[in-house]
Amino acid sequence: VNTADKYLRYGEINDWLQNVANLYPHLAKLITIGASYELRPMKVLKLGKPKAHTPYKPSIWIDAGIHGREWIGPSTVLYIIHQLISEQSRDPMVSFLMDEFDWYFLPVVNPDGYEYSHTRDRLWRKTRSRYYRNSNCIGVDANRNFDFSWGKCADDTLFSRCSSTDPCENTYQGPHAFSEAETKAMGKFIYLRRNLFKLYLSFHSYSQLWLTNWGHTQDSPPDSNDIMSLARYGADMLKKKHGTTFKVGSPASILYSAAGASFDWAKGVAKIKYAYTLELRDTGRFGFILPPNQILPVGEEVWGAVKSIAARIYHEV
Ligand code: 0X9
Ligand code: ZN
Repeated sequence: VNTADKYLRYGEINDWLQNVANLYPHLAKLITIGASYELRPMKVLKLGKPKAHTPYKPSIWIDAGIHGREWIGPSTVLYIIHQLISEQSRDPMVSFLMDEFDWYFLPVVNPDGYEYSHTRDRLWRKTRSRYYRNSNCIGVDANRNFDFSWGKCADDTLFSRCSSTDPCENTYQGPHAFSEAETKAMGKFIYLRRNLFKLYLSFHSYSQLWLTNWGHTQDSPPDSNDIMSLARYGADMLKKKHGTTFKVGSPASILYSAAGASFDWAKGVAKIKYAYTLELRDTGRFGFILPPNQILPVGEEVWGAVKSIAARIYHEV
């Protein structure tokens, strides 16, 4: 399958990842980190060139598909995997990034929601878990379910977007933090390796935003100068490819607050210095239903940004 022609189904994505691991055993390893509510296996692809005497390299985490309907995220992760592998033998910078970093990719955090958005409801966002027998409402917003500032929406004006206690809402936070098999498996995997990760990226769509901490409050972290500066650099590098503009800033300043989001957990609990949420194309013309002919240009521009910020982070650590 060509990952740039069409949006793949979950099974196709896993087959593709497995194929990468089989073809490049010296560079890639496929790790099953758990299973979704509907028991789909969750697979992380680890990429990197083994380095002598250094079993643990500084690492980069990239996930997507926390929300079912945001298909451009997973396709962009696959594009980055493809470029890291295909360019490492000819581009010295990519070769360097494969030497010095280990890369971890979870292309679809919420496989049940992703599949449901393919088969039943194109605009499905949440997981597919069910907690209340007598409720018709299914699923939790996985990006409100992480165990940091969970359910705390104090200074938000648009309360329903921040986090909801109502299972029928699209931003339902779940019965407790990490109630979802998917967020729990991912959180555990990252937490166990938290000292390795120098960068956390989570791809969503849409709006063309490069979001910085914090998501749950208007306060800024103490190292926000570094965080903003790297984000602006990333957005500049992204723009270079096709002229696409991304707005940079914290959700409270340019979007809306949200509690229990993955990138706040990544910084607040896993202590990953650079943790960003990227809202990929577009700005609303197609919205979530981004045509497949944009898979390639989005992949190209995001890859341009990711390799640039990775290189800059290397010179800092
Ligand atoms: O609401 C979300 O979870 C994200 N937007 S989306 O349209 N993809 O659903 C934004 C998460 C960013 N964080 C905060 N808003 N705090
Ligand atoms: Zn999203």
